Amino acid sequence: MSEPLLVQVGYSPWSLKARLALALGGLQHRRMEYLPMLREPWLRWRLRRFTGRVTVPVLLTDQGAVGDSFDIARLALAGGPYWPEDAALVAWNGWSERMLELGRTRTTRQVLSDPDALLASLPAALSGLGPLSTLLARAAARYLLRKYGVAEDQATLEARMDALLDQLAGVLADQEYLLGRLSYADLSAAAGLCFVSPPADLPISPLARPHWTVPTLATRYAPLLAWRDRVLATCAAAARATAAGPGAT
Ligand SMILES: N[C@@H](CCC(=O)N[C@@H](CS)C(=O)NCC(=O)O)C(=O)O
Repeated sequence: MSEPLLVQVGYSPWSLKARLALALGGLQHRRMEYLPMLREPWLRWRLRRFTGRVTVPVLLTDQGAVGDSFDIARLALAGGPYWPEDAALVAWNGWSERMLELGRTRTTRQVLSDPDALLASLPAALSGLGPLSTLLARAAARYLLRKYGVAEDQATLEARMDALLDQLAGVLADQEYLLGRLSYADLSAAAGLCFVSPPADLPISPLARPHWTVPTLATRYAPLLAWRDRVLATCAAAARATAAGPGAT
């Protein structure tokens, strides 16, 4: 049996969710970086899905492809302590999806209006091709907006993100974990904050990073961002313990 292959975009919050779950579940895997738009024909061929939307992350296993970060997380974690009950996890993942959907549109529009950030968002292999790189970067951003764009203006998107953040802050006001102890609900919600202000180690160019941040929300919800960083650190420590095996200290 070969190791599963995670097809992912390194800087994408959805891929982050899959990586966190795979690490926490101790599921060994290889990774392949996906190029939005350019690699879509390859992905469709691998998935044998020639119509409809295809997205990454996708986990390619000997038993077939698992094509959504939530299903990848379920594969990695179900039956263990971080996957207590499906319904609550579905609900918090829905919260995370709504946040990310709004943030993706806001950030992609911002990057599209900043030529330096746009170019810096291209993978290294494609960024040294002069005007062709600029064309490619612009086409990729427009492709993402056509595929996933939300219609509202930037102020409305931020207001909707604010309302979702308020909901999360309310639940976390008197508890550290959404379901009482660390679970995929926390990982999913933590990744959902990436377009409010991205985690320090998400591989985003310094030129694009400001567009991933909503200054008013990052200030108002600074305690949520601190919570997110604690959750990611706890998750990393738990993943290290899982990797070290039973009995390791
Ligand atoms: N519900 C899906 C959403 C995944 C998603 O939106 N992926 C985007 C962001 S990485 C994507 O595939 N973008 C590249 C493309 O569409 O070509 C999941 O959680 O996996």
